[in-house]
Amino acid sequence: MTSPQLAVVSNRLPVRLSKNDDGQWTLAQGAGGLVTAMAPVLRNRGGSWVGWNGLATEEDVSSLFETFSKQAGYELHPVQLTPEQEHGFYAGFSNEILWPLFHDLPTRCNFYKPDYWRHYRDVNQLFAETIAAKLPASTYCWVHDYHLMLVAGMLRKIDPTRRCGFFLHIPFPPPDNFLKLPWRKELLQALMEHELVAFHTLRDRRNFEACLQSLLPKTVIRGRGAIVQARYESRTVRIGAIPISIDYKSFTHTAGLPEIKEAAHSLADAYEHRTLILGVDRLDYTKGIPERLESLRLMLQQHPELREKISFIQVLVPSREDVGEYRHLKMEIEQLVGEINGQFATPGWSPIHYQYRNMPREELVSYYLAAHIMFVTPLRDGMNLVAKEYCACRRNNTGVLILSEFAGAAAQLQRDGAVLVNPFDVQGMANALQAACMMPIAEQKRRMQHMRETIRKHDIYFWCDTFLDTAFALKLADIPQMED
Ligand code: ADQ
Repeated sequence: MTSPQLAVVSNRLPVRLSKNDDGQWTLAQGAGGLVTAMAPVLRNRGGSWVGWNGLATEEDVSSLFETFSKQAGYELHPVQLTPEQEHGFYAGFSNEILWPLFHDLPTRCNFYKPDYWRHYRDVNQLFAETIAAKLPASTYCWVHDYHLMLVAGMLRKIDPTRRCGFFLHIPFPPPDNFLKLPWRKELLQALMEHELVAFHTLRDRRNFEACLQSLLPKTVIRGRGAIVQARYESRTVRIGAIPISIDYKSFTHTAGLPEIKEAAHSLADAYEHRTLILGVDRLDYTKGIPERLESLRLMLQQHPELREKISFIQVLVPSREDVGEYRHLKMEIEQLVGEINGQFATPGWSPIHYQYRNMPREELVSYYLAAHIMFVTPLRDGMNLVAKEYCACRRNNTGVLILSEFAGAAAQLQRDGAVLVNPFDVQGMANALQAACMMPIAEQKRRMQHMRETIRKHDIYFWCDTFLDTAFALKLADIPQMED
């Protein structure tokens, strides 16, 4: 079967708009795994990308998108939002309701603004109308993430012949949490308007199946393995666990560049060759940063012999700073860093080095190279790419990955690889950290080799191919199943 043209549909377009010194708008390709994986696929097949242009403005920047489309080899179709829509749809419904609920933190949900749901529906409708107006009916729409769960249903109301697939980048919650959502049935029914709905892990997929069985009990699920099939009313929907990954080759390549190795050596010198423990996260309450800092405090209390022997570097990427909850979290983290440093610092040494900034990828790789231990402890995470990036950069196979059992990445990296921890168990994390500081090189190498091999085989291109193969295979039996 020949594959149809493809459109990627995501909240944001894969470009960054900014004003230069002369006050003119400029456009550049954005960074990130999704753009890296999808851009060549779209270029080769001829395709398009539909998304918000990132501007809550009435200014006309359409000519910039046209020029970019010509150069990039695929079309950009911007969706324009008003500031009110942006607030209600993005900051409101997506990030104050869906984000905490799907990360198993329902008490953080703000269910009390009925406008949020209206804006979420309106913006999803706007996406559906843009697709219907701009793209031929034969285009296969690959819709991404929790912001756009209604698009397929709305599009198929306009034109029932439209075909869509969906990938969720965050976890899917168990029924106990999902059922709290006032709009639960509409969302679930809308997801069943796709031909394929895919998640990072089997756990997410099973949660989704359990919600189907609870809210749409007539659904019949059949099949085994990573991809199964659900029949609901007249629809047949493939449901899959297809874990996202990174551009492994690109990270290993960067990590091998002489200037990056040099930068990593300079970091080791700056930290006087102590054992370096690294945390790298977007500022978010799901990432478990206060708990991580508390575990470090506990380890330093219980193991005075490790004081002055380690340095913990926490890099925090600014995120959602306009939201009060995120500003509070930042203050909480900074207070904890100050307290712990105040408690243990000695002349010339303090345990925590904290950086709040965006980091160019090359610099990030030099930190991955310098760090002996990567400390990744989200309370819940769809996948966590930082864990995979760290492993890809460890070309000599040394280094220890401490990983939350509630990160999607744990499903792939737990067997003889990462040291798994429960991020709510501060004592358990302190023990794991102490054990990681003592881990013999031979054991480090065995574990790291294993993880690197898994990530190398299942990289971002593998993820993209697997999704599209699953979407376009004629029969379930034709879909290649992923080996471990
Ligand atoms: P995120 O929650 O953003 O992604 P993650 O998967 O860890 O989380 O990706 C973060 C990305 O930001 C990494 O690629 C990392 O290199 C980059 N980064 C980290 N620190 C940086 C810094 N200081 N400056 C610049 N960039 C930095 C969501 C989900 C995840 C899921 C991904 C992909 O929440 O669970 O893994 O999507 O599906």
